[in-house]
Amino acid sequence: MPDKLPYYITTAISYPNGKPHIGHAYELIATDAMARFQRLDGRDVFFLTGTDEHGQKMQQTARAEGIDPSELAERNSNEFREMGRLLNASNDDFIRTTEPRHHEACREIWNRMADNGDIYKDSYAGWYSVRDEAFYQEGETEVRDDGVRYGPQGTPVEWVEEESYFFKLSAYEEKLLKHYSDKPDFIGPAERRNEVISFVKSGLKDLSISRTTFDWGIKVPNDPAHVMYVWVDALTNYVTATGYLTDKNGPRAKYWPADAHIIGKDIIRFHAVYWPAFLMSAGLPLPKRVFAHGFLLNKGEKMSKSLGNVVDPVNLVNHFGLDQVRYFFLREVSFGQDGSYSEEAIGTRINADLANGIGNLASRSLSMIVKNCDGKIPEPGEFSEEDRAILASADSLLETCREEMEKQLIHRAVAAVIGLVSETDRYFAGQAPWALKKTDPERMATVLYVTAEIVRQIAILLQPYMPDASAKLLDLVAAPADKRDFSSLGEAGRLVPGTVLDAPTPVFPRYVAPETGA
Ligand code: ME8
Repeated sequence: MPDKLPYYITTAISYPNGKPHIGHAYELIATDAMARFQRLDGRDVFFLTGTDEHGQKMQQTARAEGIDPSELAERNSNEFREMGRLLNASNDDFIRTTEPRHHEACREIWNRMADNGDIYKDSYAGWYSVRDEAFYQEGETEVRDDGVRYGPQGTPVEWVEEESYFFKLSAYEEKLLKHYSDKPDFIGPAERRNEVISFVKSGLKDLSISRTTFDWGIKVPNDPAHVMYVWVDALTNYVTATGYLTDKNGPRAKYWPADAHIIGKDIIRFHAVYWPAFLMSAGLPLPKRVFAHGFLLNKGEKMSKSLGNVVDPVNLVNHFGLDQVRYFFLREVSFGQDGSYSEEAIGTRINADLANGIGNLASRSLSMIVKNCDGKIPEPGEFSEEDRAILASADSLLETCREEMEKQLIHRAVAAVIGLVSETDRYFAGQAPWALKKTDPERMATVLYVTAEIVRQIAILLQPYMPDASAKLLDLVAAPADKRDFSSLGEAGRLVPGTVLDAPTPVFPRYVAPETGA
């Protein structure tokens, strides 16, 4: 058997200056779905997430709390790890930028960029946003009515003047533009690609990549008065975790370059401009794709601590159930666009697509089998045209899902699977097996076989998005443990007549809103 093809996917690493919020949960759930999809599709997946623990923002938050930045990082990093467990994230590693392996990798990438002649010392004077950990050109900032100057992301900026190392970003303008044009899939979605290209075309200035006015960071090699700019440190995490920089023959080196970095749209510039330039400078291969998802809005409003609508993912999961929440975000939000959510919208989705949809289809068809076919998967008779048509729809669904997932259009992959549920509902209603029970029991058995077989395929295809609920559905059709990946879709894994089924238990209860009792 040939070796499985490696597939490396990452989330951004989050700032542990506070607890994780729903935006962090969203990114992790989406990336987890992509990682699970590739694993089920036979790839050797390495999925990485973690925390970005250095920088001025961390130092300032820690000071305000009267604790050491390392204590703040430790406490909140654990919260992020815990959130991963709660969300059933299947990450293979969790990186913390305070780990020695990461310090080593950062020194290595710095030295390589320096050896390439891309780092020089000068002094920096300009605007800096601590909240974004980003330098901005004066033209990107504006003074608002409150007299405060803000950057393009709406966060306050402050004037910074200090000695600093610079990276010759300006030398990479043409190389980056060539890369975007040679590799049109490097940045997604199209809006972000256009945004990045026009940013680069407007001219790149050299980038300040060290700070001297605080010390919570990774020391610059041979100049300990400087710590590396937190984004040099942060972006390098993706290579650190593979060991590629420090041990090219190590067990995980094969995963570099990454297949996909999944990040939010606010940090596209760092990932699609700075990061490839650093890598080119260090002589390292570039990631294949950077995909920026949109922002989650609470009932259409931007989440903010002052509005009090920064929803705690733990509460949401406790209230609606994990797979219900996963499903909602993955199906409801067009991946790559902003998305709004509300309790009403989550409840509506749960009832329409899950309880009345796949849940109902599975329980109706399987309970008929248990009652009318001796509790065993029935032997089908000859397939009618309708049977063949619906089986063909199911058998070809993987191809559709692959095409969508390749472009990170998660919502469209999920919609395609749910579309098959509706098609099967119509098939089931049209064939009316309950009526056939008296008139043509053999035909009833065939219809039930076909329906159960489709439930099996739907359950296999839903695993990336709702791992636990799909496993329950697969238990209901008694799919063997080794026949649950995508190679068992279609003819390869057809239900075996005679297999004993237990009476189905509900997988998706209806959601009843507590306030209204509706
Ligand atoms: O940016 N909706 O960390 P972070 C959707 N440490 N996504 C959101 C969101 C929202 N409301 N709010 C944040 C950082 N995110 C850096 C990354 S990577 C080398 C370093 C996303 O904790 C955000 O876009 O501010 C980012 O992808 C991730 O959450 C972490 O954000």
